[in-house]
Amino acid sequence: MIKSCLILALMFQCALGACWLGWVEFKGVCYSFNPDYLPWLSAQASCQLYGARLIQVDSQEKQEWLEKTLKETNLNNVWIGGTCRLHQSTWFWVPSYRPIKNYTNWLAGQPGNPSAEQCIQVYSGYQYKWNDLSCLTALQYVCEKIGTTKVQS
Ligand SMILES: [Ca+2]
Repeated sequence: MIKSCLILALMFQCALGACWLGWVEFKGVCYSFNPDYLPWLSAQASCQLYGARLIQVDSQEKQEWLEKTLKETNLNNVWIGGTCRLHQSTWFWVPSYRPIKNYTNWLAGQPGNPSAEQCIQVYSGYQYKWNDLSCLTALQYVCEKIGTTKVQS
């Protein structure tokens, strides 16, 4: 069943030259808003199954689009692709390990506990600002497809 869905999805993508069914497009990149709850590592692995990664929120424009689309999809508490698991004082986007520095959207007082909270949550209860949280917490998550881009990410 899963295999035939994947093949169908690939056919649709080839036919339309756009995103897979169930994925949404923003600036030439495809995203999937996933309602199931997973720890951060499992969420990242789930994205990788589709040649994707957890979303990298590297601009105010992308943050605003994320907020809007989370409201539209009724997801309110998601993992994004930032972590400090490798080095507690430095936050990276995974899997590129690009340091998170040009744009951030931390909640006031966050990141607050990098030894115990090493993954980034975006939560409606915090006005969609970023909070570091234990990576073991199960949250919904947003995948970003790598390789379908018209725009370099
Ligand atoms: Ca925190």
